[in-house]
Amino acid sequence: MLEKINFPDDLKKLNILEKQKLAEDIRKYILEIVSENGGHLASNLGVVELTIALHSVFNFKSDKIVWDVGHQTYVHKILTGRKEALKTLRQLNGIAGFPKTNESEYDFFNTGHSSTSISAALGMARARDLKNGNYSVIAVIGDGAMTGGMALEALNDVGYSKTKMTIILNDNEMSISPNIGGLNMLLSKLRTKKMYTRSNIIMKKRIGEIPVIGKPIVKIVQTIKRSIKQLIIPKMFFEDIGFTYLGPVDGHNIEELQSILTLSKQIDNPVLIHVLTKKGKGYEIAEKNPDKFHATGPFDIETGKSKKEKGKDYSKVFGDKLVELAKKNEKIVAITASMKDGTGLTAFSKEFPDRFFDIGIAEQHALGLAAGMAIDGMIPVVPIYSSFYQRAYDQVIHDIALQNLPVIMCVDRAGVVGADGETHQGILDMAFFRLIPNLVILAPKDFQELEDMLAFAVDLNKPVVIRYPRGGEDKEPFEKHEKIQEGKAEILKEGKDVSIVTIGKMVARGMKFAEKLKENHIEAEVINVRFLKPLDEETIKKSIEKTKHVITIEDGTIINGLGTAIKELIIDNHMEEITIQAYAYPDKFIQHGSVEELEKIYHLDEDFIVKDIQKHISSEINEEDKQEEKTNENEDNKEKQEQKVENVKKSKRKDKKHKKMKVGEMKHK
Ligand SMILES: Cc1ncc(C[n+]2csc(CCOP(=O)(O)OP(=O)(O)O)c2C)c(N)n1
Repeated sequence: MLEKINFPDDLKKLNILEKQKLAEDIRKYILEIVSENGGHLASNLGVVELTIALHSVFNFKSDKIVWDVGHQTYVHKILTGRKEALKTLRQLNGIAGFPKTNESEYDFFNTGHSSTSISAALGMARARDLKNGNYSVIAVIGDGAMTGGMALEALNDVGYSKTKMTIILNDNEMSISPNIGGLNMLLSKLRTKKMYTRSNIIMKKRIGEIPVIGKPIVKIVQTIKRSIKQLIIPKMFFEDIGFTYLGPVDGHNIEELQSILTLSKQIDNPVLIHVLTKKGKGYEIAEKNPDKFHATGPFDIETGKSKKEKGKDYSKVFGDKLVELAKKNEKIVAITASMKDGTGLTAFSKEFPDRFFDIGIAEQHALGLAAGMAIDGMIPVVPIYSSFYQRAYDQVIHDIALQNLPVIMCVDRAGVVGADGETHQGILDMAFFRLIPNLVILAPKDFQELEDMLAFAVDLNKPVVIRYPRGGEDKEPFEKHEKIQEGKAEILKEGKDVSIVTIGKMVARGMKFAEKLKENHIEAEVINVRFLKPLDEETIKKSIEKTKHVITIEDGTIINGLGTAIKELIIDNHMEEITIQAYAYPDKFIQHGSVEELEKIYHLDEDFIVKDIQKHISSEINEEDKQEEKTNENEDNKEKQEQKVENVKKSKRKDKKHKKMKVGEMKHK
């Protein structure tokens, strides 16, 4: 069936049985691709029928759809002209793992971060109304994403506005891990309600079609239904805030889905359709382990086993160390915004269930909560991925830094993360955190340094940011680990020709570059700054005064990171004779691809940097040598000249004396 389908018009020609067959084919196809390329598996398997039904009922040449997070759009991509291209999923220059407006006219809004869809869809619906347009606008949002503040803010606005639009709540009872929170409690009550079936929808439609008295009857029926619902469910939350609530409906029954979607088209107010789906549907291994298969690397379809065995990574090192520290210090608490496993907090949650808080996909609340706990004596540790920390910027400034509260903000997945692309690259955190007064910002060079920094942060009693990358160490662990002291850098290698000033993951690379440079007779001094803030200006100044050349390497944006900090230091100290070369990511959004490919493209790879340094440093050293030679030559010439003058003077003096003598002699004579 899949062979026949390229665009939604092909789909519209199929009957229900054929669509069911298509759903099977799509599942197999997605499974094959994700098992090869990696990606978000379970969420996509869960929305196959829903996506088929949406493309059957709506016409997305004019209607619009916004997918929340957007990680569940593989089916949508298959049905909108990207079936073949999906084989390049998440690869450099291939199909993105999230919706991209520049990839297809069927993608109406870029997503990647959670809980944005309702705001965007309401914006589109309001724009439509202002332009007197006549098309449907739909937001598809998961029960996990619905816990995000932005989604709740938007619900509040939509319900009150009475704008015609449809929210599809894709409820699989899971965020990445099982979903939590009061909203989830409400949904679980709604889930137990009798499912909407086509027959009661048809009945509703038929009553509605009876002229004049029809509509009032629907109203009466609705009121009766509502009061019955109110009996079972204390408060019909969605209806009370202004929505027509339809559902729950079986999210794997294409026929029922099509009926309920068709019904929703006829309602002029905001509609919320509650769709029940199973995460991982159709692939038993994922159905049983939906969290593991939420996002996965390449794996074997038969066994579900990862093709690449996952080694120890920074998240795990962080999590294990936190358990160790928490055993000794009962003030330590951990907060996660729905990313317990990803951020390495699983062990902590088991060991200290009372000191562990999963608060939903709610990064802003996570930091606000941490501030409150810190002001009352706790030491909250909040690991969040770098790109999701963007959500909580004001909470870091207003609630934490301003009050100088001892919250430990662990920035996981810092730097380029690879296949998830633009929305997930963690290259902005150093730049945006560096602006904030009172923050102490660190980045470890290896696992042990992360452990040391965490222990240091627990004792510091200040707001601390510790950033570390996705995955493991870049090379063999370092042997040298000086004690962490606030604002103190460590010199890992001494040298006289150039200072390599670097931080975090890039320190290992800096050392490699230094070895390569040595082969070319360039002696590099390598400084692990450890603290982006406060920066160890003394150590850096001393080094660059000696070498006169500095290069900075960091896995963040070129703007306002380590490179900028060193440039400021040079200018503020009037060190005009110093040359600086800064290696970092450009002022751009970085696309998807492997980390290695992206590093190559953006010139952070060994090949490029070593050659580039050699080019600069060698030419500068040569230039200096020439200058020196010239100066020496000039000095030689000057000396010779002076010698000549001196000689002339001497001979003149001799002459004079001689003459005098002669005169004297004569006189004498
Ligand atoms: C702001 C933000 N925080 C965290 C994430 C990571 N994340 C991606 S999907 C997801 C769970 C989404 O759950 P749900 O909306 O229920 O969708 P499902 O995968 O269950 O279909 C999370 C936490 C994110 N994308 N954005």
